[in-house]
Amino acid sequence: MNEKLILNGFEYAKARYAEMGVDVEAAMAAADKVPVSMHCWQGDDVIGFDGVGSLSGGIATTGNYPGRARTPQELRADIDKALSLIPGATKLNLHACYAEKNGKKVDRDEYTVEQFQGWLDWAAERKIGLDFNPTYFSHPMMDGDFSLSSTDEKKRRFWVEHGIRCREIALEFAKRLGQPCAINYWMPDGYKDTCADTYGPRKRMEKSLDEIFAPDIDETLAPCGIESKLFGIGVESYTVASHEFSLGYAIKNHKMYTLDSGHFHPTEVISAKITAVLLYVDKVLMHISRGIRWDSDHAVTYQDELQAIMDELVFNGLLDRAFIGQDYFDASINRIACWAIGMRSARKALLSSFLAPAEMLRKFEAEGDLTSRLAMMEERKNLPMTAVWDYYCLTRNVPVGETWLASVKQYEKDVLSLR
Ligand code: RNT
Ligand code: ZN
Repeated sequence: MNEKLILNGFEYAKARYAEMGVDVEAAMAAADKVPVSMHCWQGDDVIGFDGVGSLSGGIATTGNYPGRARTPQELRADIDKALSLIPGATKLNLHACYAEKNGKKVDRDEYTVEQFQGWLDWAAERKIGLDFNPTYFSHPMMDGDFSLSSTDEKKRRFWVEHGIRCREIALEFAKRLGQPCAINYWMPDGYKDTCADTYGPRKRMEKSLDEIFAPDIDETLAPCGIESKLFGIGVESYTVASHEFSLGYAIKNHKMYTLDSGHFHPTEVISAKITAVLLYVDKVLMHISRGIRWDSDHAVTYQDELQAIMDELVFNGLLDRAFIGQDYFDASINRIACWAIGMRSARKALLSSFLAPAEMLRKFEAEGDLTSRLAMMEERKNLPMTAVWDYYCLTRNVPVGETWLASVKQYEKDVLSLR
């Protein structure tokens, strides 16, 4: 990359944005600060280290690209590689199935921070925060696809205990790392086919969640979100934690609501839901993903819906009421490249939101000049955002433009291909 070219481009972009009343330096500084949580599970196809070794729960990773991380050491090395390509404040989102048991006989209902010491030390060393998830899948105590709403009391209790352990662990993460650790509760519970009792499982789910949230664990440090879903693979007809269930539970019990881009009907977008939901819950947790025709968990790319999500949060001043994370798993391409594409896209979209002439747009709207609003929304797309993005990457010491790809290819040759 020709540095002079980037600097020249930036000078032009800065002047052009100034004409729009936008301070480019302030926009870059703002984009830097917003934490985006990178999900560890993209690196190993959501297998983890403590389960049955294959994925269940109505989700699936397709593809067989070589180099899957098989150990915590490999996964952390791959995450390090990905992080070297991604600008801005990044967190790591861990699932409980990434526990390191080190030969100890301990199950998910008994985990403590001890099983996550390796991750905690890793995060502390890099000064990055952690987010956390109980793992209600890929485990012998699952009752088919049921967990917290199982009719088997022993299994239901096991999963309640798991849910409580995860709150305790998240609290330790938050204390040690000095930043909140958001916990996401996603349960795949549901039926493949039409069922006769839709109420019972939901009552059991509610009871289980009440039991999980009964202990007094500081939720400013370890806030909890409930993720809703339309359907899963093999769970097509009935999902216990549906949208109405999860949003209702979150509102009634002062929890966060988790919005996953892939969990709604294909023409529904989560960007349209944020300000409505935030009237009734204190915070949202975002799982940014990209569904293709269905909840396909494709890598996040730089497209309209991603921009709309970031615009909603930035234009409405709601960033402090959202935990932004990613959720996709693609094993058909280089897994580290997949992270880099998704995470770089999210940061780029954030930067673009801060660079947008939002004040001007909102002024036109308030004055009723909807012609100018639409015209300027289109012109916004033509502003030299990519010149700022290149400069931003350059000054944040991450690869500029496509140069990140060569570095991933090198890592593939040196590390992944030897696995
Ligand atoms: C599944 C949910 C859930 C999972 C992760 C692994 O549909 O989106 O968030 O993808 O917890
Ligand atoms: Zn999700």
